[in-house]
Formats: sequence, structure tokens, C-alpha cells
Amino acid sequence: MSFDLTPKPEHKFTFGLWTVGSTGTDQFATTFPIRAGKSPADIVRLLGEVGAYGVNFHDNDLIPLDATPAETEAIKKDFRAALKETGLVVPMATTNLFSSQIFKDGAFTSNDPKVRAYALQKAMRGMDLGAEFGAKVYVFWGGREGAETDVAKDPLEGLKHFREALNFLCEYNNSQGYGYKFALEAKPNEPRGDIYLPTTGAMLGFIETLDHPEMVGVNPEMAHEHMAGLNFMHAVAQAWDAGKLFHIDLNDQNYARFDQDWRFGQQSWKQSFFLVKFLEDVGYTGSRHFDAHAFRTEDYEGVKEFARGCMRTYLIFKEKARQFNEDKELQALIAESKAEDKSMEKFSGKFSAEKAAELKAFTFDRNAIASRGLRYEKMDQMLTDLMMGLR
Ligand code: GLT
Ligand code: MN
Ligand code: MN
Repeated sequence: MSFDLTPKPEHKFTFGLWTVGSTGTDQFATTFPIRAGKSPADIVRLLGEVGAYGVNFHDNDLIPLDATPAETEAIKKDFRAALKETGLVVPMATTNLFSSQIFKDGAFTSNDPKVRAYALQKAMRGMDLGAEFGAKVYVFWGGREGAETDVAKDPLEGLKHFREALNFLCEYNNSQGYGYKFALEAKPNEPRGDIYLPTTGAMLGFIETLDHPEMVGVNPEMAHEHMAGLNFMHAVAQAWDAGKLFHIDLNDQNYARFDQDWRFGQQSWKQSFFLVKFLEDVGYTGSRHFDAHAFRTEDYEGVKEFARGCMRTYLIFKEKARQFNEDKELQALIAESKAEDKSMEKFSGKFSAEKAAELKAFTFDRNAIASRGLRYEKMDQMLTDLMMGLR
């Protein structure tokens, strides 16, 4: 192996305090922790040791919900010192609007105006905290924004309330001069029976209804699109096409299971390869954030292996993408499959009445066109060989 798999700052690999800091409790359940909890400062040190570039946090990953002002200051001081010591940065922050009991029926979309106001207050305070540490992306994952039954919650009301909250927070962002980009993260279900705006595509449609659509983009998560049985790379491509790929959550899981949040590339090699290839080909410059957890079977040595593995696999696929792009035989087959035909140029591009008339009058040899084999089978097997090191 001749390529370098060492994570470097320019790769923009980030982890959340809640990811490597996970103590191995089953998500959203009340099983016992497997690993002893680490302080935010110690989590930063662990990330520094494995070579990450940045660390992200929810308000309450850093400052526990009921911390006193003195405790808050002490935690911030330690955290700041660990950042300085390791050189890690904080590119993204977010608000926990899902763990506390008050959010049992949603936060921004709760029917209860007191809950909605509390969620707004918590989000503003979270934005203040993120800004203090230099975060420039602010993620909104509405884990509880949904329902188990539609008997008393109206999705139209929910959307209206969600829109009002984001409009309010965009203005708050402007009024404070924070310069955040907001990134909305979709998930189809879990912990709610149904979560509103369940896919990245749904989020992209919703963003256009906001007062400041330019400030708001998406944070697609691989596992979440896979839970919905969708092609993650296609969702990311749509976000990129819309100029809305402000952040990305990389992880893995088996299709159509509960949210497994596994190490990137653990399960879906091919989907992960196409994803990495996409991000590298288009020149995405944002964070590659790993929103995943180590298995419950692991101690902190295993957690480090997990974190190293996420980054290493990304870099392996990045190298494979380079090989793919430079593989002359493969590229020639791809070009051939596109059947470039200059005589068709007159029919493409902008509409004109003449063009339309000429196209309507043209005769196509439908059977000849359809009978051409595209050789996708051959190319796809070549990709398998390439990924397995046989090319
Ligand atoms: C939570 C969730 C993630 C979100 C995080 C941000 S928290 O772990 O499962 O997908 O990205 O709120
Ligand atoms: Mn997840
Ligand atoms: Mn996520």
C-alpha cells in the first residue's frame, strides 16, 4: 500500500462530544452504561490523540442542563484549555431538543406554547454557546418533532410552528452577528413514530418556504436516509445541486433497521464509496462529521479504534475514487455508455419554437437505440475488483 491514510486537518474530520463520548447506553433506552463517562475536555484529548480536526457539541454535551454558573465556567475553562492543547476546533454546534422530558411531544412543533417558547430560548442559548467557541454551522435535528398518532397533532400546524421558530432564530443569528449557517437534519422515525420532514429532500423543499432560505441548508445523515430505504448519495447530490450541503453526518447501518449509528463504512462499502467519490469529485469543503458510536462491546481503546476506523475508511475510499477516476479502461467504458452524438446537440438546451418543431418532426430508430448494451455489468464488476484491490 503506497497511499497515506493519516488524517490531516485539511480532511476536516470531526466528531461530536456525544459520539466518542458515548458510554454505550442503547440509544433512547435506559440500559446501563458500559464505559465510564469522560469530561468534554478528556473527549477532546482523545480526539486529539486519534488525529481528528474538530469537535462538535450539543449545548448539554458541554454544559449539563442544571449546571450552576460556577460549574459552567469551570467546564468551559477546561474545554477551552483542551482545545488549545490539541489544536482542535469547533466547526459546528447544536441544541439538545430531544432528551429532556419537556420535549416528549416535540420542541418547536409541540402543541404547547410554553414548550415551544422554552425550545426557542434553549436554542438561542445554545447558539450563544456555540458562537463562544467559534462554531459557524448550527445543526437542527428535530428528533421529537413528530407524532405517534395524528389524532391531536396537526402536521400543518407543526410545519407552521417549525417555520416560525427557524425564522425567529435566523433573525436572532443576524441580530447577534453570529454568521451561522443553519443545517437541518432529517430522520424518518425514532424516537418518534413519525418525524416531520422525514428526508433530506423534504427538508430542501421546506427551506424554500423560510424567510431566509439563503441562511438555511441541510445536514444529511447516511443512516437516516438508509432507514428510509433511500440512496444517500442521491440525497446528498440533490442538496449539493441546491447549494445546500452545509454539513454532513457520516456513519453506517443496515438498511431498514433502527438507527444503528455504526462506524463509517462498516456495512455499506459501495454506498460509502460512491458517497466519498461524490464529495471529493465536487470539491465539498465542509466538515466530514462522523455521527456514530463505537459498539457497546468496546472500552476506550475500542472507541479510539472506532474513531480511527471512520477516518481511515474515508481515506481508503478517497484513494479508491482517485483510482476509479484515473482508470483508463473504466473511464473509456463510461464515456462509451453515454453514446455522445453531436447530431443531437441541436435538440438540447434552451427551448425555441423552431427547435421544438424540428424535434417533433424527427424520426428516431427506437429499436436500434434500445438494443445497445450499456455494459454496466462489466463496469460494476470492474468497480468491485478495484475496491477489492484486484485492479
Ligand atoms: C443524535 C442524533 C443525530 C443528530 C445529533 C444532532 S444528536 O445523536 O441521532 O443524528 O445528528 O442533534
Ligand atoms: Mn443517527
Ligand atoms: Mn446525525
